[in-house]
Amino acid sequence: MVGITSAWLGKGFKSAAARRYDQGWIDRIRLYVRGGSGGNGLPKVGGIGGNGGSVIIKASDTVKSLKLIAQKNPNKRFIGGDGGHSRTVRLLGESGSNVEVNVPVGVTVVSEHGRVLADLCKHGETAVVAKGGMGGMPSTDFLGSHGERQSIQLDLKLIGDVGFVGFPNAGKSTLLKALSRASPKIASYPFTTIRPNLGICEFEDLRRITFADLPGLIEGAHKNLGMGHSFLKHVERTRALMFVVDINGFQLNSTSPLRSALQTILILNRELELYREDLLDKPASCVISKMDSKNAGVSFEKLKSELENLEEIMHDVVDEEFRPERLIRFSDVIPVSAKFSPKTIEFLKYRVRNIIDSAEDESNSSFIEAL
Ligand SMILES: Nc1nc2c(ncn2[C@@H]2O[C@H](COP(=O)(O)OP(=O)(O)OP(=O)(O)O)[C@@H](O)[C@H]2O)c(=O)[nH]1
Ligand SMILES: [Mg+2]
Repeated sequence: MVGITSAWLGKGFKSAAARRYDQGWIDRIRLYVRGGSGGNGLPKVGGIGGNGGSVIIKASDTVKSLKLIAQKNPNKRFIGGDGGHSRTVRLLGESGSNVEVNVPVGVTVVSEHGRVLADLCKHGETAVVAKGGMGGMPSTDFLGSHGERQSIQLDLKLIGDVGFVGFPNAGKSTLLKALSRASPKIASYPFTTIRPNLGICEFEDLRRITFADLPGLIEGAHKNLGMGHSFLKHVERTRALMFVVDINGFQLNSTSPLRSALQTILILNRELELYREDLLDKPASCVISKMDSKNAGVSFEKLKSELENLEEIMHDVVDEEFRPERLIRFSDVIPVSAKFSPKTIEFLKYRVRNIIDSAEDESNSSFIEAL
């Protein structure tokens, strides 16, 4: 049985890791936006003022992070152009210019009250976040009105086909490197990855599958321990999950408890459930890593049979606190050695492709049934 009271889950440890995360990558940013004011009309001759320009958020493939927006606009204020006043030489005032803020694809726009204003999932999608004021006309006594104003939050969620979920040091980044041309940082200490990485796996027939490598999760992540679990929002938009589990289990340091591979699977399951239960409905596979380790073959066979009887045995494996209420269903348990055996990775690639294709077929047929 395992308990949560271990010293290594302490607060000081968390803040160091979380600080690195905060400094390393902005995936959330707050902006002040205001539409331009409408120009005044000209009552004498019935002239109408120009409308103020709006502030528009636009998703673009060429923008990769929110960091650039903050760098280019340190005060994070975006204001539409004011509409022109009506003049005798130009009765209809000029419209103010719109301001476009280009953001990466996958950004959610949230109001200061937490309401989702838009989900920009495709290149070219736009959201008007502050409409310009109307130009002055008879019904407004020829006075131009103010533009809308608000504070908004941009939240970037990655979109990948498969999201890696695993304890630190499990070999997630090594797996990403083996599957794609990405070159993530790899090291023998936990929490090497502090921000998500995407890698694209290309097949001979040009089919592409995107993998998202995420920072490691630990027990208590839902209580913000370790790196917390806020980065799990990135797997909300992946089509499938891939648990990456070190066959040797996980131990943060010599004073912390050793979690077996089976325990890490249950703890990850529980952490996902506590974050967002519907993540468990995604197609999921389980990759058992570092199969080149000593006695890995024997451990793998044991683990596989334990996974088949998980419901019955889990009470003896983890404390109630870590016990999932609902078990995730893996379509496959796949042994790999990302570091030493390209053959195992080749097998994994084609398995993942099948898993994604059959999940797609299933959702297509239930869509057709629903029609
Ligand atoms: N023997 C062996 N070691 C591996 C294998 N895959 C990864 N490792 C080692 O395990 C350690 C951790 O690998 P990473 O890929 O950085 O692990 P990670 O899951 O991305 O770790 P975090 O980013 O900290 O969450 C490194 O020292 C790797 O060289 C493998 O197939 N066999
Ligand atoms: Mg990593």
